[in-house]
Amino acid sequence: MRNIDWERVVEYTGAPRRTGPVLYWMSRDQRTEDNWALSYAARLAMDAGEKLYVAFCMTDRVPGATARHYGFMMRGLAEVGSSLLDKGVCFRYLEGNPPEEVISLAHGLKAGIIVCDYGPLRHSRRWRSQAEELSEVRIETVDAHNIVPVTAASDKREYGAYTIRPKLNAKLRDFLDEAPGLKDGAFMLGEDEVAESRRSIDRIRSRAGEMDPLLPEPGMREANKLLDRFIEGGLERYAEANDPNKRAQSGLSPYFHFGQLSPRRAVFAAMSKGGRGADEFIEQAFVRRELSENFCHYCEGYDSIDAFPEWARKSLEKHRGDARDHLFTVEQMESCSTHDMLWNAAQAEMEIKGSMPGYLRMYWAKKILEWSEDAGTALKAAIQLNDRWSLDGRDPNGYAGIAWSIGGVHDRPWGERPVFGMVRYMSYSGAARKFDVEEYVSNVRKMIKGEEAVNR
Ligand code: FO1
Repeated sequence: MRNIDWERVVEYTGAPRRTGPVLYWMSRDQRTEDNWALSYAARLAMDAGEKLYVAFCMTDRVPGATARHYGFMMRGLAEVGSSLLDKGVCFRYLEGNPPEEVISLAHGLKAGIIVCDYGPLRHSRRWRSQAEELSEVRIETVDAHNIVPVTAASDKREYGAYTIRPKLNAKLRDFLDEAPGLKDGAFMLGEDEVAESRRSIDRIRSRAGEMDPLLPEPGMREANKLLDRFIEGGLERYAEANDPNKRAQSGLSPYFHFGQLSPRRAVFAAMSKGGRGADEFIEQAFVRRELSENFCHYCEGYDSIDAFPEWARKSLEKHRGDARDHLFTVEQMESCSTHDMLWNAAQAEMEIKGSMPGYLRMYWAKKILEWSEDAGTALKAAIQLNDRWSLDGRDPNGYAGIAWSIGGVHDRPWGERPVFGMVRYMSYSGAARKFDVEEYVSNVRKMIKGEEAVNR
C-alpha cells in the first residue's frame, strides 16, 4: 500500500505496538470495500502474520437515534459480517458500552493493536478516549471517511468553502486511490471463528426488526446500485437539485452517514463521468462534506451557538428581543402544524422518508430560527428534529448545515433585518420564485395518503 495511508492515521495512543492479532473496531465506516481503516488493519495483520478481527459494538445510547436508524444500520451490518466471513475475517458483534466491550474483547484476543475508524463527533471521541483509559493496547485511528484526511486538508478551522476548496483540490489527486480490498484467502478462519461470525450475523439480523417500506433499502450492495443508477441517469439532473420537484437528489447521504458507501467512490465516479451536474455533485459530496468534517473536527461546540462566527452571534443577540410573528414549540413543528404549508410539507417528508430535498433543508432550518424565541433554542430544536427524523442525522453534514442556516457558519453577513440580524434570510416568496411550491406540497400530501394506506 502506498505510504500515503500513513497520513490517514489521524490519531494514535502512546502505547507501543505488541505482537498479537489486529482488531479493527468498526464504527463509522461500516463497509468492507474502499475502507482505509480495514485495509490498514489488514496490512498490519498480513505484515505481522497475525489474524485480523473486526468488531462492531451496538449501543442504544447514541444521541437521538431511533428504531429507523438502527434498522437501516443493522441490515447493512449483517451484509458486512457476511462479506468479512467470505474473506476469512472473523466478525464479532458486541452490545453495550462500546469502549468497555471492545477493550474486553481486545484483552480476550490478546490483540497487539486496535485500529479505529475516525469520527469527529463528541460521542465517538469519548468512546476512543475511554478505550485508551481502559487499556494499554496501542490504538490507531484512521480517517476512512474523507477523501483528503481531515488533518491533511487543513490544520485549522476553515472560514468557508472558498477557503478549504483550494486546499482540498490541491491534495485530491494524492488521496483519490481506492483503499485496497481484502484479497480472498489472505486470511483463514478456524471452525469456531466461523461459528462465532455466524452467531454474530444472526444476532444482528434478529435485532434489525422489520424494514420500514418507505425508507431506502440499506447495505453496501444497494448503495453501489444506487450510485451506478445516479451516475448513469441522475447526475445531469443534479444541476437542478435546487428544485425539490425535480427529485434530483442523489439519495446517497444515509449510505455515506452509515459508512455503507465510501464518498471517495461516489466522487471518483462523478469525476470520471463528468458533464452536467458532475461539478455540483463534487462540490456537495467532496468540498461541502469535508468542510463540515473540518468544522466538527476543529470546533468542539459544533452543536452550540459558540460555533457561530462573531458577527453572527453579535447580530443575533442584538435582535434577540425582536417581535416574532409566530412562535412554535418542537412538538408543534414535529406535528407539521405551523402556518407555513411549505415548511410543514418538508417536515412531513422527512418524517415519512427520512430525508428532504437539499434546498428545503436550508429553508426549514431558517424558519425554525424565525419561529423560536432565540438562536440557541432554534439550534437545539433543529438538531433534535434532524437527528430524530433524518436518516442521515447525527452527521457532521447535518450540524454544519444547521449552523450555516441559523448561525451564518461558513456564510457571510447579509443585509440586517429583524430576528435574523445579518444572518442570510430565506422567504416563502423566495422559494416560490425558485420552484412550484404547490406541486411540492401536493406531492407530499399524496405521500402522506400513501403512507396512511401502507400503515392501515
Ligand atoms: N456506531 C457504533 O459504533 N455503534 C452504534 O451502536 C451506533 C449506532 C448509531 C445509530 C445512529 C447513527 O446515526 C449512528 C450510529 N453509529 C453507531 C455510528 C456512529 O455514531 C458514527 O460513527 C458517528 O455518528 C459518526 O461520527
